[in-house]
Amino acid sequence: MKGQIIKIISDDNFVEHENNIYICKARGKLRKDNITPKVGDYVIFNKEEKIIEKILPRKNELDRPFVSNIDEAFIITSLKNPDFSTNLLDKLITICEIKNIKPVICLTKKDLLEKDEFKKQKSVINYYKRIGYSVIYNNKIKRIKKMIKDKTVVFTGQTGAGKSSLMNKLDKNLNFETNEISKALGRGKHTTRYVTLVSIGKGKVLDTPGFSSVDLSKYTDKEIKDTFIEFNKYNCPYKDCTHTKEKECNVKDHINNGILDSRYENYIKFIEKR
Ligand SMILES: Nc1nc2c(ncn2[C@@H]2O[C@H](COP(=O)(O)OP(=O)(O)OP(=O)(O)O)[C@@H](O)[C@H]2O)c(=O)[nH]1
Ligand SMILES: [Mg+2]
Ligand SMILES: [Zn+2]
Repeated sequence: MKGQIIKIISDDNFVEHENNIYICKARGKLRKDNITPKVGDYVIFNKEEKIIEKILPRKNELDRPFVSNIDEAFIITSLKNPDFSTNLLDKLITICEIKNIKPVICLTKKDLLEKDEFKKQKSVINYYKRIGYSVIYNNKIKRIKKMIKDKTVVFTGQTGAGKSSLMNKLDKNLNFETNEISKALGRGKHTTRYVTLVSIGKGKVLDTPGFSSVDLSKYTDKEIKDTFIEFNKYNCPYKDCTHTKEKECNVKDHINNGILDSRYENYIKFIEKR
């Protein structure tokens, strides 16, 4: 029978088939072949033996969060508490671009900002819109529901940013655990422990455990460079310009004048693996 993994707790795979859930182990062969099931996987399973026989080819996958078959990634980004971080946002955009998953920037906690504070952030946010990314605020529930219709969307981002809270708002029947972020540390407590896939209306959404840092060390400089999509507009004299030490570089010439300075700074940090 064909089903989809909607949750994994250690080696228990929760496989959904026609609204029923079967808790299955993975066939030994899968483990031997080093294939680890991910939430989002479509599988062939034996309902009597509660065994996953086969994992069907994945359309795409991420390692953190550990999910597969995603149409879009909502990068849940808080504007305050935890503080807005272009570094984390750019890292997550970079990973989405490398993995070929459309990123959507979903901003939370605008209500915690004073007008002046928001003004500053607004110009940064507008930059992301200008270069082509979708931006949505977490209070636009109707619009978000429309955006997830007929899609599988993963919520990813910093711990405490408000992923589970947004799940609960999208479907009043859900009751995912949420937690106030620690006042002392200014960050969340890693409330969500497991990836969970749920259907919301005609879409599917995956809530995932948040993180406090993201590691890009496994990606090459070239891979990282190509994810800064707006740099490609500037034709540098050197075809393989790295936009670093080259004497003539149109990207460097446009920092603060077309290119947001934090985007360039983050690019340099990412390739220097800082
Ligand atoms: N003021 C305000 N608080 C919010 C908003 N969204 C979420 N919160 C609060 O932020 C805290 C953290 O929210 P969670 O939903 O638990 O965060 P999370 O991203 O799921 O965190 P992890 O599961 O650890 O990754 C909770 O106290 C929420 O009530 C918002 O838009 N405004
Ligand atoms: Mg959570
Ligand atoms: Zn250049």
